[in-house]
Amino acid sequence: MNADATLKLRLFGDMLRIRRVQERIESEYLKDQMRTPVHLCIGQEAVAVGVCAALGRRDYVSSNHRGHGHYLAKGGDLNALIAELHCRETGCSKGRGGSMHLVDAGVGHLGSSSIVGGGIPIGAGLGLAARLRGEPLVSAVFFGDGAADEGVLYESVNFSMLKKLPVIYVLENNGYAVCSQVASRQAGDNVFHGLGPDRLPSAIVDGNDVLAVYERALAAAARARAGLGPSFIECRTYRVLGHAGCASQDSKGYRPGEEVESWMRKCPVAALRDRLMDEGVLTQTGLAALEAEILAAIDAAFAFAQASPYPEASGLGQYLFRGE
Ligand SMILES: Cc1ncc(C[n+]2csc(CCOP(=O)(O)OP(=O)(O)O)c2C)c(N)n1
Ligand SMILES: [Mg+2]
Repeated sequence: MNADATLKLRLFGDMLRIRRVQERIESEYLKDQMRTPVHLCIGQEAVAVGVCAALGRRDYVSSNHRGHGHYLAKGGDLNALIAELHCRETGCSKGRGGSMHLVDAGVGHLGSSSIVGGGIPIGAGLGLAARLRGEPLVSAVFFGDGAADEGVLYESVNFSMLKKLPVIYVLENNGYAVCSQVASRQAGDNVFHGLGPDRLPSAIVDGNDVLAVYERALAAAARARAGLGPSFIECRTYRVLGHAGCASQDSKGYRPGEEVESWMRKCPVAALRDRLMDEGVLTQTGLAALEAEILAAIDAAFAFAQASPYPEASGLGQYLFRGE
């Protein structure tokens, strides 16, 4: 198999795994074993996977509340994710963080934040840290259109441009912040698209096309590593489920049903699956094997989580400060 086919299969496998993990979380959510709010990223898998595929293992990621896909795409441990959702000691944040506070420092995932916009300056700071240490690392920051309403984005991008920091700003524009449509909050396209390629390369890409996202992220990472500074990538996508929780908990009436259906037809996972089938890269047997492998890993992760201990009550104050 050539390199191109291998890459596409890997991107597909990563997206499919994120999709199946989300679906399982969604279907188990009402059992109330996972005592955490969850913000699922079904429909948005191509953004996480396309960007992370352009990064190396040690490159950094800073993420947000809708962060399961970012965490898994960056190589975060699945067992530790599911254990974290079950608030267990074996979770990636030792059961203290829940769904919105994921971290796997071993693969450069330096955390997600429940504070909208909170991960943006952290991502800029990671770029600054790489620069000060002389490490050839890149920092990718994922944030939503709601976070792009906030001043901290403008401060962080400005600082990154000024210092030519190796940061990739990834705006995941899914059209909504909770129930509020982006057009009701922002006056046209984001102002960072107007600065020009020398000051801040920027692009609006189809966020449901993983290859388009990957190509852009690759160019942004190369520019960052060359010391030329940050880039801005807006990925237009859609969250197919509600803002938080499982499907039955979605509030109704803030978006038309036809809108949801039309985006479901643009499913990033199905699009790449069909393309790979047409190209003969993926067969029905290959797909079935991949599905079985993913299912087994998810089953194992839930079993691992549910067999894991809760943190001791006496440990409630642990890990609040560095060095503990
Ligand atoms: C500073 C802050 N304000 C408000 C909230 C409540 N809140 C949680 S998610 C969210 C919407 C975020 O929208 P967006 O950034 O577009 O991300 P999406 O949920 O669409 O992925 C809001 C307002 C919060 N967590 N933090
Ligand atoms: Mg949004």
